[in-house]
Amino acid sequence: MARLVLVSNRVPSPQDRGVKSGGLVAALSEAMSGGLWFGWSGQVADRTESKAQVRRVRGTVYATIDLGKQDYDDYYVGFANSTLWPLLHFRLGLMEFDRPQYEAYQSVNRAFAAALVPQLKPDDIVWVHDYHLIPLARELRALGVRNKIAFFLHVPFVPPSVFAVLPKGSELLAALCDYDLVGVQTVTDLRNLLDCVRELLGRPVDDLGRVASNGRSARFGAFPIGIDARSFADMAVESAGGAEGKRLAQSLGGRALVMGVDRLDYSKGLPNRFEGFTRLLGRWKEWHEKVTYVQIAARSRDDVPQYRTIRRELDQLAGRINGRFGTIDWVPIRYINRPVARGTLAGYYRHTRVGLVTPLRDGMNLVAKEYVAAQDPEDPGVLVLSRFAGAVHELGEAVLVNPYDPDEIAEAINVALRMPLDERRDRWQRMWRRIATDDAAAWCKSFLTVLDA
Ligand code: GDG
Repeated sequence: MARLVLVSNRVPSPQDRGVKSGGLVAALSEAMSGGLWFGWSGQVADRTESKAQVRRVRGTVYATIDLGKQDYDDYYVGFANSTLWPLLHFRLGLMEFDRPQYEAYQSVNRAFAAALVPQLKPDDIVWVHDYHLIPLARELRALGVRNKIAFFLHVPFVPPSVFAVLPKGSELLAALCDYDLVGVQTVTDLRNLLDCVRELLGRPVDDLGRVASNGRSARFGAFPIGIDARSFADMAVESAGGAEGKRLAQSLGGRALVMGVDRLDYSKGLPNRFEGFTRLLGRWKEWHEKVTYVQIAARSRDDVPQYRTIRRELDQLAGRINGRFGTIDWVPIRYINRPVARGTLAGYYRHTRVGLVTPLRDGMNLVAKEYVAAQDPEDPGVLVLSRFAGAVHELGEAVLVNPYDPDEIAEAINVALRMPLDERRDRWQRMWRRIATDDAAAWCKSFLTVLDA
């Protein structure tokens, strides 16, 4: 069997796996045994390294390079997270564009390619992840790499009218065509991306989603990412009855728990969600002192100015809501900015009556799937889900909301809190069956099978 070489902007440190890491690492761990994981170490140095540091841990080889400070600023904070991230989440007002940053994005991809090539064997399959590394196949091909190279985009893709605002956008579309296979999360993303290829790049796409490019053919497809639902469910059972699970349950004093778990990111719709909870309390007084909302939002991308702005906004909102509604022994919102261990989170979800997942836009949103997986089949909680999360394609039995409307969020929480047991079970079973079948392993397998074909 060919060896799998995974390339992502950030390579998780082997010690962090399962503790700090999120869904992607969990999803890929199984496929990675015996493979190579290549990318940025997470360390910033004087200059971007040209040679990878290689370590073998439990059968997986980790090859990483440090990024130079200027590259970190221009490639990572700059083009990746201040241009592509807002653009691909439909936030043109937050998008910045700066040519030197775009050039750094290209040159870091070139440096990744140069440091990766000495690690490659002729039969390796190279699987590149996410928006940081769109030009990587082109750079690898330029260095003579003949291996199969595939790409998966974890974030949404926008329609041509939006993508057209990105200067040099056609170069990135052309670079995508240098892969053998390009996967996106949903059929909507696929349609948007192929419309861009046709309309902005002027290349035809055949019925199988193939685009001819430099004598080869790139195939495009939708591969919705899954989670390891069964092991997450087991973890939730164990952890809900453990010390942290009990501590949470006791602290609630019988109140219903509403919970959100997100990276602190403006795409996750947190201010609207806080406002939605405020309107719930403003409109249905019977929930006063009966409901507690826990929001876990671990800080991320602190070096990007927009992330500091949203953090300040949420600090203020949480304070204002608690000041307005709180009583001597009831804090309406418990707002936590530190990451929580994955197992502990699973147990928390199981104690949660209403899981709030209301991003303004999200490629998939794994928290939605994890919340469903963690529920007690006999007495499941209710998922409130944004219509603009990729997960909505598979989790249509959630209570769906437009996350731009805080009143709709309030109504959805109210409906969820009152939902009868029969209806909760029925909705949950349908969602569970889907996520248990279309799990992380199935996702990997379907992607690699198409690549192999
Ligand atoms: C990108 C796309 C797509 C969160 N807080 C903690 C913690 N998490 C874990 C969650 C989940 C993961 O992080 C977050 O995944 P999401 O899918 O919700 O969101 P992004 O980070 O934006 O991921 C997204 C995903 O890639 C996969 O393709 O679904 O659309 O944006 O697993 O549980 N984990 C721990 N502590 C925390 O405090 N341990």
